[in-house]
Amino acid sequence: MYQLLGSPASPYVRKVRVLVREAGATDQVQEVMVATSPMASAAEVLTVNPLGKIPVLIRPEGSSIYDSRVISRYLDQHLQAGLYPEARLWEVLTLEATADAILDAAVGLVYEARFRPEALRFPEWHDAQWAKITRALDTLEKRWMSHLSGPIDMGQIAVACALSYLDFRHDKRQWRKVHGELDDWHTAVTARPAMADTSPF
Ligand SMILES: N[C@@H](CCC(=O)N[C@@H](CS)C(=O)NCC(=O)O)C(=O)O
Repeated sequence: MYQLLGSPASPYVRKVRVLVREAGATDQVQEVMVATSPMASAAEVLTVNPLGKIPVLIRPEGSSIYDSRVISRYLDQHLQAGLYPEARLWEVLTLEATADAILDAAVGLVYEARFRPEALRFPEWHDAQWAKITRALDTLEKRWMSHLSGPIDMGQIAVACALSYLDFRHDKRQWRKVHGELDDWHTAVTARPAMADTSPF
């Protein structure tokens, strides 16, 4: 049995939880929910990941691996999920990296609002982070719609989780207003049972 340390609100954890469901392997992965933050790492996370971040996967013999991209690749291989098809591997990895970079900016903005004292905040930095997200969404629509509409893979799962996180934590920014094609795609992909079962809402 694998143990996955995570939290229902974490989009990085969600990517792995979706993979497990798409692989039909929920009976092989026990999900252990923890509360951790950059300012107060959970003790049970620190013992298996010095960075204090989730997700962490504890393998059956006791050793741990992180982060979400490493865990996804590992589980894909061990559960034979087929979510990194060889024929389009570099596209899947680039899409996954794009989604994770959207998350890095989006999660960073949330942490800043939550933890940084008001007087130390820097609006130009926020704008620059949001500009990264906007450029990534523009590129997804311009270059990636045909890939996104193909058979499900880990790149698609990562993008779906990233867009859902924008809805969850940055709904005021209304990304859907100017990204209609992505909006339609996201509505369809979130109807998949694996996505519906892991929704943070
Ligand atoms: N690159 C990492 C990012 C993981 C991450 O930042 N997770 C957040 C939860 S959404 C976390 O653990 N934050 C606690 C911290 O930053 O110490 C991954 O893909 O797993």
